[in-house]
Amino acid sequence: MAIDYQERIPNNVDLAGNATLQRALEHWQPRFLDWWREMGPSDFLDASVYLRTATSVDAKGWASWGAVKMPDYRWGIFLAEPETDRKISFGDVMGEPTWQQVPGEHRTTLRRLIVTQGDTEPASVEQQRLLGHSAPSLYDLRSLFQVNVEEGRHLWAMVYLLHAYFGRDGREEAEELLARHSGDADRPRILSTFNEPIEDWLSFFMFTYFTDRDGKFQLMSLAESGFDPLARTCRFMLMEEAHHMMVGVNGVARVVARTLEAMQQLKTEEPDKLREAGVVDLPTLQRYLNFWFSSSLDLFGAEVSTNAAAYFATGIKGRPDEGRFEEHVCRDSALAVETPNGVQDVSLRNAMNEVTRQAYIKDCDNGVQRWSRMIEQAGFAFHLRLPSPRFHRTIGAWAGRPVDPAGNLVGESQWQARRDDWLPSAADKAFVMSLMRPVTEPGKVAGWIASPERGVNRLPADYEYVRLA
Ligand code: BYC
Repeated sequence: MAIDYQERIPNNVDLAGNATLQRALEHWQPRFLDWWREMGPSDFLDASVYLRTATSVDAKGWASWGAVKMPDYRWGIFLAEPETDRKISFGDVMGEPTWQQVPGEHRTTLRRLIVTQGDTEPASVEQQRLLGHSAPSLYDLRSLFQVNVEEGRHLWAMVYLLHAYFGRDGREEAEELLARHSGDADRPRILSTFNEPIEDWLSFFMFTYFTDRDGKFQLMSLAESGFDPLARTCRFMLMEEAHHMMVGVNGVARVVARTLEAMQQLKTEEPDKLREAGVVDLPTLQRYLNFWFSSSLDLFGAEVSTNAAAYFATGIKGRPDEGRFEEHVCRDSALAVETPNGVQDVSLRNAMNEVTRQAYIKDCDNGVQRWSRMIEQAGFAFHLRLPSPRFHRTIGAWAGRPVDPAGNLVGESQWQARRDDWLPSAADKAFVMSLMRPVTEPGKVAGWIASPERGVNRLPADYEYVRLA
């Protein structure tokens, strides 16, 4: 069904055909807009931003582009087209028809997963709300706002499911999604990483590279769900998610490129000299990478999880790209999982979080290798690397263990003594913050990051992507 932009809430779910649901969502809409004004990008309500908006849900030509003031962005409800006769493709219910309504016995679990997914979306907008004041270029400012409005739309996607399928509890949960706030002492966001501050653009690029990639893997798992409306919602969200990770991979690559340029000009790898020259030295970049990667690993949950086993067995949440696996019931197989007490054979269903985390780690490594190749090609011996998955964990078997980035258990006192070599120190953060000065002239870019290789939607790089009010 085509997207109807004449409606107050653009949608392809025939909202007009369900007056009760439409009224409920129209009631939530002004609350969302209030939240956007209070907790969304600070001070840019009147800026005109060159944004893409979804116009259809197929893979080709699904977006239109144009200058929009963000509060006027057309947030809506878009589900991928249904597949005829879709069957559940894994677990004990494999081969059974997918559910068009929520089965009573799965109501609580599905609601919790949808709420957890939904909670991350506004959380990330809140985390990034001050970044507009220090954007290194108008190109980057536009990217930030594009990511923000799409995270807002992902919130809409989950709120639609809550309203349409979970009755009064769903409506209450939708209110709560606007009431919890990132980093709030009393009402924090649900998952750990989404309460971490993102105060500088290096963190933003690391977040979009590592944390949005968790989004990709979680959405891929939920896109396999037996609950068909959730699967269809996630399939469409994945198309938007790809852009967010691109912002991350290119953003970090541009930081690396600029640093390498300075290293070559000054013929030095000395962090202090490079900092004096106003670029981010590579060891600092590695520490930011260590932080955001390890924090994002926590988002996959514990290595051994009865929750994950139950999601899989009951057809609620599969593995990313379930179709690529040979066996989909996984009742009798096991996975060797490393714990501080040695390697344990864990029933595969209980180890589903670990299966997904391992696929994620492999995917993360691609970009890191790309950045490392840039360094090598510039003639320097420094390697950026993913730290061991045991390092700096707060969830799962390795939580709280003093492990170095190579994965060795070290004593607590050594960990404390070396902490600032491995994770951003207060001085690193202060230095990176000192670079964060806004550049608002079209085509100009801050001194700590290279220019983008090309503009957006075939426009030149010096296009005025954001017209500030
Ligand atoms: N922080 O059995 P376990 C995205 C909780 S990102 C705090 O291992 P399970 C995005 C867990 O909830 C993708 N708590 O957990 C990216 C459970 O609590 P309850 C977001 C944590 O259920 C960038 C307890 O610990 N989507 O889209 O197997 C920008 C026991 O743990 C954490 C999803 O996450 C943590 N890190 O797996 C914008 C998908 N980890 O329930 C957006 C939906 C675990 O016992 N969520 N806990 O009170 C899920 O599938 C699962 O909830 C998890 C956890 C994979 C997160």
